[in-house]
Amino acid sequence: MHAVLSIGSNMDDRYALLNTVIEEFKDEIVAQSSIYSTPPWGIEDQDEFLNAVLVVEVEGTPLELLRRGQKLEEAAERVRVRKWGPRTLDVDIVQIIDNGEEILSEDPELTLPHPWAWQRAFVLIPWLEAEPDAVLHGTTIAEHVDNLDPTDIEGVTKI
Ligand code: A4P
Ligand code: MG
Repeated sequence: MHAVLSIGSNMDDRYALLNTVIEEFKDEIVAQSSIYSTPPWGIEDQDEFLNAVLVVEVEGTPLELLRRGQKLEEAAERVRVRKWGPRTLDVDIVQIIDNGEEILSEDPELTLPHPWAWQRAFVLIPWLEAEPDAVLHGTTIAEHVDNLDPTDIEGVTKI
């Protein structure tokens, strides 16, 4: 199963927290973006995030992959204060392709592709770097990036 993971942190030791995800998937990562500093999206009065995209080839089911991400979030002692609010670690599954077929799901526990990915610079820009030929909702990632508000793109900086 081919999966695109978006990882983010805006609390505590953000690098170390992102690294826990890289460590967990180290033998399964097939492509990886740089780490980006990104302005908060959704709720703006919170600290800057670090974000990255990992592309992995994993065994098991989509829900098993979700659980692996959630375990890392728990290990980061993530407290869910409010939706879109500050977090020590967030592991989102952006897209899964299994045997060449994209998995589509409206299940609230695991919605695929991730509902806001197409309009989020902090997902699209790292994803474009990691997987330049990727397609989301029938449109290339490069085209989705072109459709973003230029001010959204500007804030996303490689570090
Ligand atoms: N869930 C459903 N689909 C998925 C999926 N594809 N991947 C469910 C992962 N989880 C998925 O998520 C709530 C529920 O979503 C989970 O129980 C899971 O089963 P959560 O992570 O606990 O809650 P949340 O993160 O507060 O809400 P939400 O809506 O998932 O927020 P997002 O979409 O994760 O956005 N700005 C910047 N710059 N960088 C960021 O990383 N992140 C967010 C959070 C907001 N603003 C940001 C960033
Ligand atoms: Mg999330």
